[in-house]
Amino acid sequence: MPKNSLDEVVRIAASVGSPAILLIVALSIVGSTGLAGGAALTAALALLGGPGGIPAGIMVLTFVGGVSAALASYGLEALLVAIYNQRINQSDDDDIVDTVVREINSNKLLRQTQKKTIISAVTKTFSILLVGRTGTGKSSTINSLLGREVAPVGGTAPVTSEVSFFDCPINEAKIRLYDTPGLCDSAEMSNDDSYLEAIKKVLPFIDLVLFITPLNETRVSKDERIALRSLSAAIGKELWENAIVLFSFTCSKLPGNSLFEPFLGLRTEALKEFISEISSSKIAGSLPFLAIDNSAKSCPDGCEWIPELFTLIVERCSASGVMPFVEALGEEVGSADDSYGDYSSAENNTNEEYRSKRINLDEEQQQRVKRGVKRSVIGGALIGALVTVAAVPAAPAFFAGAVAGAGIGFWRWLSKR
Ligand SMILES: Nc1nc2c(ncn2[C@@H]2O[C@H](COP(=O)(O)OP(=O)(O)OP(=O)(O)O)[C@@H](O)[C@H]2O)c(=O)[nH]1
Ligand SMILES: [Mg+2]
Repeated sequence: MPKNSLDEVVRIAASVGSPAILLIVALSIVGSTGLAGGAALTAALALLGGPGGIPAGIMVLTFVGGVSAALASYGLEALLVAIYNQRINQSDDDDIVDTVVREINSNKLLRQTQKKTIISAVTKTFSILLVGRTGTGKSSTINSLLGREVAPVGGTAPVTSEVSFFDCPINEAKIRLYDTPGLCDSAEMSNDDSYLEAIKKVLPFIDLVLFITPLNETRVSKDERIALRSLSAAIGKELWENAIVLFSFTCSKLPGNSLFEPFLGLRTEALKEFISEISSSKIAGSLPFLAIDNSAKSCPDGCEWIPELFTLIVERCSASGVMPFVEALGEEVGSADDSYGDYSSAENNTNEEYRSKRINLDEEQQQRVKRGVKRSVIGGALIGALVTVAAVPAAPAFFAGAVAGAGIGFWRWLSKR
């Protein structure tokens, strides 16, 4: 649809506020249930206070036309995200984000999954649940992934029945880390119903679960077994769908001087077998296992692990988490081919263009990331919007600074590949 009419829909809806949003949701429901124009107009007029005169009628008609086209091009979630973002951007109220989140939550016409998608995109929050024994490298892994010292390393976490979290603002987005102190360190905590209840409560907000266990051990420890079993029972398969298993300390000496690759194979098989026992063989079979080491860029087999972890996260995290994650780290992602950049033609190598990025993806990882981004509802719309971005140098107000921010740059970079 033409960019101007889309901007117009977003502008009007953002200034009218909740009645216009209700109207859009109603129109989307009417559209998806196959009831055409007449019903849509009735709904529109009813929601806007009835047919109050010809000018109002014409305005509503124009608006409804714009909304229908926008819904067809971008989908309901992306359209609402753009409208809410516009409202947040033009408001001086410090609590505007909370107000908007409350409004989204109280919208009875939206499904729970739609609410989650819209809220993560509007608050730009990506939530990670960290699971693993103390000292296995949970904090260090987050710091390595984010390229910043955000999580305190080496501190022993207190054993409490709270599921604590802390926020790390990165670029325009926010990474929220939920730690589960004590879960894998004490059978008492893993079997404590109130503790599991507390974890269950935060689960709807979790975009990614990282289970971290050191490679340099011979077996799945008893504490880990108890913790994983209770977590799986309490939370069910959702836990695993967005999960990644990480083996840390892979550059450390392995038991019995074992070689890295065969030992990794054995540990992976053992853990997979246990996970299939407590969940299902299908879940265990599709679960990714990755070798990492927070003291090194590469594992003993020479594989750089941060680009692979970035790619796996885009593939495995919840669909609503993709954009906030890409928005947080997108600017730091480059391609492995750019690593050597064209220094000869640069005046000096302070020019960002000629620098290798912190996370360099190879060809295959780029393709996987592309597919992962498309999987998100907002990502689908983003691809549509970026076709326009490529043709018009000034980015449309719809997405610039709205859904994507840094993500747009990232996506443009990816699309060139
Ligand atoms: N060699 C090596 N050291 C690591 C690795 N990961 C973490 N460490 C070190 O292990 C210690 C513990 O790491 P943390 O990241 O604090 O572990 P944690 O799991 O967050 O620990 P708690 O917060 O106490 O539960 C620190 O001294 C880290 O530097 C790794 O992969 N390899
Ligand atoms: Mg820690």
